[in-house]
Amino acid sequence: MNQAVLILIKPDGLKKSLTGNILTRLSETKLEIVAAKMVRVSRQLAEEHYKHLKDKPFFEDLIKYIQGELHDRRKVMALIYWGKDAIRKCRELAGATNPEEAEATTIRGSYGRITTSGVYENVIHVSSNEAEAEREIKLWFNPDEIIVDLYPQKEIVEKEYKRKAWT
Ligand code: DAT
Ligand code: MG
Repeated sequence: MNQAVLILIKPDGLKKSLTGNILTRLSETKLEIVAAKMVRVSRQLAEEHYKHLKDKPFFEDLIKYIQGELHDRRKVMALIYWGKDAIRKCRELAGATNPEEAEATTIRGSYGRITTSGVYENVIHVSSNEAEAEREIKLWFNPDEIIVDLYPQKEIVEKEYKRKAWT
């Protein structure tokens, strides 16, 4: 069954120059990339993305981490992979949430670490199931940034919509 999955290359992955390595590893899945962009993560986006962890003691560190405050890299790379069993394939390659428990050959096992203050710097995010993937993709992307029609959409006309244009 074809699925979409949100992948984030987190600020530690970018700072460690791992983008190429991670994309090469993910290409083993033979899935299709249907969207990709660099994102400066607002506090609001970070909190919404991780809202299921709001009550955890590490929530505040997690928000700082995904916003890039721990790595002086205020950006993440967001991608959508699409194809057969996309979630399982990408999560297998990513490895366990705790990078010390992740198998050595996985992306998190190869490149992740736990800091002395207990932050799991695990390099990438991968949606955990179809419902989460849909919620996350709708949070991170607009329909016109994705080259296939993943979910039902509508056309709206926005009046007095302010946007930047080239001078
Ligand atoms: P995953 O990213 O594997 O889907 P998750 O959704 O449960 O895992 O958690 C989101 C992130 O929160 C995870 O990538 C790292 C962090 N995290 C989870 N459990 C943690 C813990 N016990 N201590 C520190 N950070 C944790
Ligand atoms: Mg998760």
